[in-house]
Amino acid sequence: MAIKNILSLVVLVSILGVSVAIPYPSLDLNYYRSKCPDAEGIVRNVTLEHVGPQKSLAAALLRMYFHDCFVRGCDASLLLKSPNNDAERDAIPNLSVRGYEVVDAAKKKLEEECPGIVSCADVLALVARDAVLLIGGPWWSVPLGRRDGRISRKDEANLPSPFADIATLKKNFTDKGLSVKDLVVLSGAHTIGISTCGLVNLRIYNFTANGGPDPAMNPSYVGELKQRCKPNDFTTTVDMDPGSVAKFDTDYFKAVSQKKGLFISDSALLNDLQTSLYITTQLALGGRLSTFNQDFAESMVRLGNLDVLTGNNGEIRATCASVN
Ligand code: HEM
Ligand SMILES: *[C@@H]1O[C@H](CO)[C@@H](O)[C@H](O)[C@H]1NC(C)=O
Ligand SMILES: *[C@@H]1O[C@H](CO)[C@@H](O)[C@H](O)[C@H]1NC(C)=O
Ligand SMILES: *[C@@H]1O[C@H](CO)[C@@H](O)[C@H](O)[C@H]1NC(C)=O
Ligand SMILES: CC(=O)N[C@H]1CO[C@H](CO)[C@@H](O)[C@@H]1O
Repeated sequence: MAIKNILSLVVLVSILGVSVAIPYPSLDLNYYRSKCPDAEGIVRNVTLEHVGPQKSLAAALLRMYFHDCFVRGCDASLLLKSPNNDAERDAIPNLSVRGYEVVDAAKKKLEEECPGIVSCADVLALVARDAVLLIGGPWWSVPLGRRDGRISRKDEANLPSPFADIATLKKNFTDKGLSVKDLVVLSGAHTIGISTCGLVNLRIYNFTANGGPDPAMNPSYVGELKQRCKPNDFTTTVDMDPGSVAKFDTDYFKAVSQKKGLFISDSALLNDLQTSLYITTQLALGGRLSTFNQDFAESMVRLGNLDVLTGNNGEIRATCASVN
């Protein structure tokens, strides 16, 4: 009787096991430990080689990870090149994405050491983590085991707009299963990097009916931006966190709280109780007590879980720019 019960339990569990099979088994911190033990070291060395002498690449690589994960999940679809220029990387928000060569170089080294094992999606997740550390940000353990997608479409590259208001931004993040806290924390990535004047000019020259700037902006900041961005200039770049553009810190939140957020989407973080409270809390806690580094690490891991391909889904690309 007892044995029969155990047997039926086993049968039941195996039936349930099949019927509730998780389509995407979760990622694993030690995924490459036996398959390619030097994988993380190789990526770290290559990232250092590139970002060490050119710190501005760190911002580019961090943004690349966001753009890849937010569109079709973290499947390296952003890295695919299309002969017809209709892949994700050809979409307007990607025109200013830089740093593809870092991921390609790391992947090349990995293929020499353990061919066919490490996905481009994982390389990108590791490169983004290592790049953040190199500019003074936190380090975190990256869950691994993503596989690479085979599809990349320009028309799917829908990313949150710099002109979006807070309700839209919140919806964009929660639609992906991310939280409002993830929104404010990950927006903190704008503590580093640059933008083009084209995305800013409307806000400083022609926002109100009579051609004034966005009243949500600090007038002296508008004045500084006008020095750099002339009315029909779309290509000159401006720092997103002036004065602290190369260092990963909480100065972006200080800028936002002083109405010096560069985009409407940055300033918008003041228009919601939860996001504005996060910002004032981090600033009140100050450098050493701030939880921003820890929060950022956690949100980056959550971003890295978006719609990942695992198991038999997708493939391990041989080169990141093309499907096998
Ligand atoms: C919340 C919604 C967001 C919006 C609307 C937004 C928008 C933008 C825009 C318009 C630019 C400038 C691009 C250009 O000049 O062409 C930019 C740059 C950047 N973004 Fe975001 N972003 C968002 C969230 C994020 C997130 C979540 C991350 C990373 C975790 C991120 C990281 C960056 C970085 C590092 C740069 C600088 C890139 C460089 O220097 O090359 N952004 N973002
Ligand atoms: C990374 O670089 C260091 C210093 O050059 C070297 O000692 C180490 O073996 C490298 N690690 C890997 C995994 O290639
Ligand atoms: C963000 O939300 C707006 C409003 O619902 C929508 O039009 C837009 O496509 C969304 N963008 C993303 C990246 O989800
Ligand atoms: C400002 O916007 C208005 C309405 O869109 C447009 O007619 C005008 O040409 C713009 N002015 C400048 C200086 O861009
Ligand atoms: C870095 C990169 O691949 N940029 C591409 C973005 O899309 C334009 C337009 O298709 C390409 O010309 C760029 O090479």
